[in-house]
Amino acid sequence: MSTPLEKWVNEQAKLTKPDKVYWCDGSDEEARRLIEIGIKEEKISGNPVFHELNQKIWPNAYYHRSHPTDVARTEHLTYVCHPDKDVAGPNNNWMEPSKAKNMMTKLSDGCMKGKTMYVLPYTMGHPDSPYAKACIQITDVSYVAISMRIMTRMGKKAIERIGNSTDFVKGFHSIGDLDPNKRFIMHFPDEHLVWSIGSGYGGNALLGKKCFSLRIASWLGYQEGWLAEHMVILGIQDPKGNVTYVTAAMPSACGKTNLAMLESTLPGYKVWTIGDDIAWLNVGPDGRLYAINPEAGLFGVAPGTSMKTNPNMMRTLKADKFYPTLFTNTALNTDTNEPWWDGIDGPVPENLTDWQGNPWDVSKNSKASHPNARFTVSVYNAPALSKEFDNPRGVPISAIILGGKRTHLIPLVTEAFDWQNGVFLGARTGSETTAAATHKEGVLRRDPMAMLPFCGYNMGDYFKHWLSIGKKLKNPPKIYSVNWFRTDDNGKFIWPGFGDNIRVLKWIIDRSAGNAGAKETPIGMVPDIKDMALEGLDIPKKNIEKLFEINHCEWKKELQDIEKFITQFGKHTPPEIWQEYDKLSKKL
Ligand code: GTP
Ligand code: SPV
Ligand code: MN
Repeated sequence: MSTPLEKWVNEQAKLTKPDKVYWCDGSDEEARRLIEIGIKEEKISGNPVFHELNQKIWPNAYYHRSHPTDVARTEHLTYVCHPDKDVAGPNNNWMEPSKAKNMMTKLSDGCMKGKTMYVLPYTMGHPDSPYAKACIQITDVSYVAISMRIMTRMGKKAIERIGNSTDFVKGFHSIGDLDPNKRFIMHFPDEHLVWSIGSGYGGNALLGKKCFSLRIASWLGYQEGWLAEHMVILGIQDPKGNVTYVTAAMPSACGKTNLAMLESTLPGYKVWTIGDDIAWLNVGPDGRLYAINPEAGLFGVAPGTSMKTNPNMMRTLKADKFYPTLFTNTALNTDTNEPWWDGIDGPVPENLTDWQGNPWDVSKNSKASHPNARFTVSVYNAPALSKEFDNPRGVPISAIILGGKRTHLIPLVTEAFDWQNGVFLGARTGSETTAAATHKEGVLRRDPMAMLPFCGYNMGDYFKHWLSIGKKLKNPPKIYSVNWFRTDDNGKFIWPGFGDNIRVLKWIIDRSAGNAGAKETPIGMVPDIKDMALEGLDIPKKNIEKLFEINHCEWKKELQDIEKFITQFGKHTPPEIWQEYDKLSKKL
């Protein structure tokens, strides 16, 4: 008698017709074998899946190039298929589920012919956590199998947790023929199913990440009373040794990984890493908010990472611990066989092979590494990994930070007046688009709680859900907005960012403990310059003032854009959001 899990896998094999079906056990030995296959046998568009990098300088590191049309999440090809379009909301592409299934069945018929179907059993969250979820993914690419092994907890424990039950999350992935016209990332929230075809890249293919842990999980959280958020989790240790845990939401490529790995420039402070992308937030038995990181790896942006900006990440990437580490779409130093990207330490090497595999020509003004080039590395390699990382209960959260990338208007840091005002602060957050998804870069869009591309249901209902979570909390965490990206008259970032962001975190944890000053403004509480630890920074006074300024005239324009955005959700928007909108509007 086969279990429901085996039955589902067999059905997918019948449809996709692979040569072989292979169940992964998540071991080191297996990873070595799959990488060997990816180097010697398996090909994508004629190219080997993996290339071995210089093992002396980059231990356990391998290189992968994805197809040039397949280098970022494709939001326009991503659908959330609730039976009712209104449940998906204007924030999602929608297709009627049976229509979507028919289309995907046709596209998937025989799609794994001549290939191996890898079966990946994994849990999101520690297998002993009450908040963890057991999942299965199938894929026909060894790169995806290896990436999932780094990013999740893969192995027998997941199969044991599923047992004979039908309660498991299903992920179907095939790279298909990479034709962008036949590329779809389909979500069926009520069936806990993600069906993705035609892409081998990141969030389109590693289905435990954005697809399950945010889009499907946010829907589960809405029904079950918890939150799945696009947030980092970190512990901030003060000079007395006390550790305060906070979460921070920021849109893709806006600084989460860097914040999670921060190396403090303030003496006596230290940041402990728990997660860099996703947090699941539950109301604990004591009425406090607890966060777990469902992932076990870091899928981070390579460009901009260096010993100067993010030394902890450079150490993580060179650690000789968990096997293996992957680099995708960076450039290659042709002479030394090392990965290379913009912003890495040292001079630009003489001979580079670009991310598409061609000799790089400086004069052509093209990028040697793709702006969304990434590394995939185990969080267990991180030197500042929190000892609480594997705590099944998670960590209690004292403050929630909601950020965005804004070159104008938004102050360095703002504290919401209360939870309801904080939910509005999140709802009104905008951010300038980045290379993490395929769209024009640098365009301002509203991105509430950094969840616009990831909320698996109507965003109006999502705001309602946030409000209801606040009511369940005994002492709700304070809510903050941050913006590292304000520019001066010459278009240069004013705030040094990175390790100096500890100065903002210090103000936040001091405020949460009731130990720091602030002044009231229409948009929230903002530090006075004297309230912030700014010693040792070399920023002209005029620019410092700009970091904390509230320009009423510009804010009135911002309000119009906010109103337009919130209006879309119609009757789904809770009245509390409009109350907060009216209050702000009056104050301005
Ligand atoms: P995703 O993995 O897409 O979710 O991105 P992320 O939010 O984790 O962003 P990440 O930390 O990888 O940073 C993205 C880019 O922003 C990198 O090029 C960083 O160098 C840059 N960045 C991060 N933090 C700061 C900061 O404090 N100031 C400035 N100016 N840039 C930053
Ligand atoms: C993001 O875009 O927010 C990422 C990368 O973290 S991906 O896995 O592609 O979603
Ligand atoms: Mn992300």
